[in-house]
Amino acid sequence: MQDNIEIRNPATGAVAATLPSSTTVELENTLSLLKQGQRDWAKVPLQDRLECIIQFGQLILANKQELSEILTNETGKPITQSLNEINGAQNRIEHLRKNATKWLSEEVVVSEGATLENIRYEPLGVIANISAWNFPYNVGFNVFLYALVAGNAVLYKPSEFATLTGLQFAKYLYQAGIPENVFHCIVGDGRIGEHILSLPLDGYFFTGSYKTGLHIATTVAHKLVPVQLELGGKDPLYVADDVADIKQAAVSAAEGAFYNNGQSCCAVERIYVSALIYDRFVEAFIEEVASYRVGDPMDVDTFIGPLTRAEQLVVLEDQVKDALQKGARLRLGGHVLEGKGYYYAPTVFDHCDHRMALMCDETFGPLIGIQKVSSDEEAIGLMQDTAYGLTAAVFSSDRDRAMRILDQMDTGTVYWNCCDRVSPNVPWSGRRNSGLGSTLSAQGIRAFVQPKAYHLRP
Ligand code: TXE
Repeated sequence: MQDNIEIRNPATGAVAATLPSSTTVELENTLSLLKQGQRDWAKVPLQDRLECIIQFGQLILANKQELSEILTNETGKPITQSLNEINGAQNRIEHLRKNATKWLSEEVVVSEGATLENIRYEPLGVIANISAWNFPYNVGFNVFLYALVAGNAVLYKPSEFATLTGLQFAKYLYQAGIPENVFHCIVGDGRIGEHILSLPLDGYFFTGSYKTGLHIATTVAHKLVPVQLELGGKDPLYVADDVADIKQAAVSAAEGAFYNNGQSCCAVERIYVSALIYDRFVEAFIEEVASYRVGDPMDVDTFIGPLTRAEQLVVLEDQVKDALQKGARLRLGGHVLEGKGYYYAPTVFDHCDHRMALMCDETFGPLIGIQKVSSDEEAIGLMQDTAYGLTAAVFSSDRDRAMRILDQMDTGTVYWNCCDRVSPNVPWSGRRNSGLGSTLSAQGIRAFVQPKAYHLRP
């Protein structure tokens, strides 16, 4: 029996497409094709594999208008942000173009004496990429493009909330010269995802929730193959009293919290502000958020569209209710918006503290809590009071002061006077409940290969 998956437009709730879900039999047949395809793909010279990826990038750019509309229709991401994502994800391709040869080529470590010693970097084989909907270009490219360049085949399962975009990736990869038995896009939800876990793959690369990530890591642990998890966070931002421009700090913090409706793994999820500038910061922050245009995601001026998943509205309602009960002050929003679609009003609370769920549990929506602090030490303690470890940010005009705080953060990324930012030049990694392993940078290139040591006596 074959299930269908329904793709809904979050702006209206209407069904935009119905697709047959992949079956377990198809999945098993696909895997044997990928196993064969991978062996040939690994023999293709690195430069030729890279050329395919560069060509893919050009095809994506040439079709970005249509692709951005597909993304907006299935995720509700405002069209300007869909275009930004498509343009921005090209930097992964540029990073590979400049660095793949350096990090994937054979290394001659000892070239003199009786025994020569070299390292070759071999692909892992056929890897699974189980992916997310919030930034399908960014988080997808971080895995499947890097895996393909390194000579792997990829079984790609986009989120059921970004299926149409995932199918477009397959179409343009094939057009760019990637063989059909080297990349395959699976259609379906967590049930087909679960079946992927039972198959003999050579690595599992996941982006999504902590709960599913933990389930995947424990289920496949016995295979002893590489597992990487890119999970969520509860990322703090601290605004120190010496910040150079309070208004500018408020504008940047608000963008970090509300871009893509707060549905970013590294969105600012809680804000701590020095008591000395608290009132001025909060006023500027509210003024900025109140100016956001909420509406039809197809409108180029919209900054806040609908949430991608209707279920998340309940999470937001619960966090709002809890914050109100525990004494937080509602300054903006705080309710579902009337009418069609999964809209939630941009919401700001101040006078928050860590008894409240909105300061401790992942929100993943247009809702933020602000808490007053009286010292750097208090801020440090609160910032570290979390099981997550993705990013942490400090806004201050004093670099030494900011670095002293950032050095104490147990997170994969730290920001000084910026936030909610990813660059292919540096590793993207989460600690503890935020994940395992790194993508991007040299580490992210090497994540898709295994070293083989050669001891050679001529
Ligand atoms: O995630 P899931 P969802 C967080 C965020 C969000 C929540 C839920 O808090 O509200 O996760 O989002 C597949 N075996 N993030 O439901 O369930 C699933 O089909 C194998 C943070 O999208 O983790 C999809 O392809 N696969 C995050 C993928 O896992 C399974 C980005 C992610 O789904 C599976 C997105 C199973 N048993 C959400 N169950 C970030 N890091 O930014 C589901 N899947």
